[in-house]
Amino acid sequence: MEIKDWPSAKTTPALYRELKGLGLLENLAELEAFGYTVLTPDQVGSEAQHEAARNAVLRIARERKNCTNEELEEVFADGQELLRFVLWDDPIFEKLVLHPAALGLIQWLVGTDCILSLCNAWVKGKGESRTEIHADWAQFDMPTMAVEPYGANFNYLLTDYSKEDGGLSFVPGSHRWRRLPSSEEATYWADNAEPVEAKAGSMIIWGDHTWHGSYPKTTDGLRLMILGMFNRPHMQTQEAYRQTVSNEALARNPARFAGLMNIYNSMPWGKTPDYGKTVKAPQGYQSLFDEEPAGDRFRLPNERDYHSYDSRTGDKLKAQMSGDGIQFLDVYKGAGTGLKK
Ligand SMILES: O=C(O)CCC(=O)C(=O)O
Repeated sequence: MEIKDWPSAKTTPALYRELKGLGLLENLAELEAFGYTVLTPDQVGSEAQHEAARNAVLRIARERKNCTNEELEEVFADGQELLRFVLWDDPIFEKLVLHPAALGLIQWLVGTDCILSLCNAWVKGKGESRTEIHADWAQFDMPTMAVEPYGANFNYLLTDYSKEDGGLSFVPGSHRWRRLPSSEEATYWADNAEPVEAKAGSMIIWGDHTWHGSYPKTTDGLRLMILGMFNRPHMQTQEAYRQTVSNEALARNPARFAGLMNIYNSMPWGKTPDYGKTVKAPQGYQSLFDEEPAGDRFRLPNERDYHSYDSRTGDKLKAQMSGDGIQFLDVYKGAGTGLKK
């Protein structure tokens, strides 16, 4: 059928067309049916890109552990670590969080206005260490998951994955159960979950409803991976991107990057709410293929004074709220989503 820009479907038609253009409809179906999907190394990038990403991870690991490449295997023997907050440590990470196929599928799960929550390098050594079966759903006080995922991940594999390689494992279909595993279930699935068999350069994508874990690594060498997690924009991010992004980083990246940094979410408010006025969000759908540097379109908001009440802004807001109520809702929604101002 013809996919039109039906307003009722919001940004979904535009995203759907781009995913179709990228040949990702089968991946979409896998996400819906089984809760995860795997992109091939060719879909993810060139051999040079995979190599550059691997080298960046090894360099960061060496620097943080203050050791040589040769010593890394010993450092991570029987262990694994998420090397956190690597976005600003190498230019390749800014490219990866905007990767059209990965970001497109992630946006399918958590919305075209999703934000970056974390960007990590994950290093795992040979030995007993493994990740227990869990779901990334982080609303621990909400035992029943919402219908829509709130978070979605990519794992960019920089070494081959198999059961023996200590790769990721999934409980296919578990995203439909919409609850976290009990400890008994986590124990059962630890050795029964389906291991991902995929070559270095592949990317695995899934939402925060899907149960997953990993197997111990019995083969020699390190398991290397880059992890990106994206959230809906009302959520607290795991890492401090909004607080650390620079005007230079906003300028050298396309408009969508500013959204990933969550800079036009006006909350939290002080006495004078600034419903997203300081940093104007781009209107409508942002193409996955937009590579045009934003230049000076976005600037970080000035330091906010939460304690002062600005009566001119207050009067304006009073006028907006004096209508039939719907007006106010529009203003309020626009502040959080960046879609409507
Ligand atoms: O690779 C692993 O051991 C687990 C990865 C994981 O849980 C995640 O990326 O959310």
